[in-house]
Amino acid sequence: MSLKLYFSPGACSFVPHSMLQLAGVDYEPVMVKLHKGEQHSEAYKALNPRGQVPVLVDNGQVITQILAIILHLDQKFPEVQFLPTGTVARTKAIEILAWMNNTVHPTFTHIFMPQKFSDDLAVQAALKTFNTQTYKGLLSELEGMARNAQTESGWLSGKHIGPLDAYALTLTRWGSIAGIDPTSYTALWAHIEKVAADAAVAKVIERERLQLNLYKPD
Ligand SMILES: N[C@@H](CCC(=O)N[C@@H](CS)C(=O)NCC(=O)O)C(=O)O
Repeated sequence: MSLKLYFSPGACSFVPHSMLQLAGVDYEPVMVKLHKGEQHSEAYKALNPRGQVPVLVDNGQVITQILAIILHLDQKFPEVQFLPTGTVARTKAIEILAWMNNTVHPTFTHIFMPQKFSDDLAVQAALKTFNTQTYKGLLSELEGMARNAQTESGWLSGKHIGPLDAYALTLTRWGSIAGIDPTSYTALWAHIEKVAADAAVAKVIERERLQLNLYKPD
């Protein structure tokens, strides 16, 4: 079995990176330095023409898109139970993953990379301001989910720590980059600290050299 994950420190690739580490399997992590533009290199574009991480290469099969990679790893390592096994519970978990991926994640992209959406500097500044407010509301939704998890299984992904928990950590950390104090979301922050304390996730945090909270008060 050969598994290779192309990741960038602190990017959304943290989710499959954590899953591979949680699965306890052999894999090769390959770092792509997005800030240096390595995703635009000819070699990387040959792998993923969209120039994005994550990319999982499983026995030569190239898989892109977080959701596809998560579902692939869930099916490949069923013993880990990354997602709930009951039909409805699994569907509801995928519903949240889809929301994280198609709503929360791109809202942050509007804050972090507004140049992707307009080349007008004034529009870029407006996009940042507007989407930062939107992001606060989305973190409040995550806060509600974390609060429910406290009284239920303890994890957003079901009975075990999994991709929803790793994605929540990434999105909350991104909020701190956007100037939002993550500790003001008390249940979410407590959850993130619990996720970060997991030995496998801690290993990924160490490899990616991540600081969980980058919020700097004015
Ligand atoms: N829809 C893609 C989004 C992936 C994505 O946004 N990746 C970002 C990092 S979080 C990236 O590689 N950005 C580099 C760039 O756009 O230049 C997925 O779900 O995998």
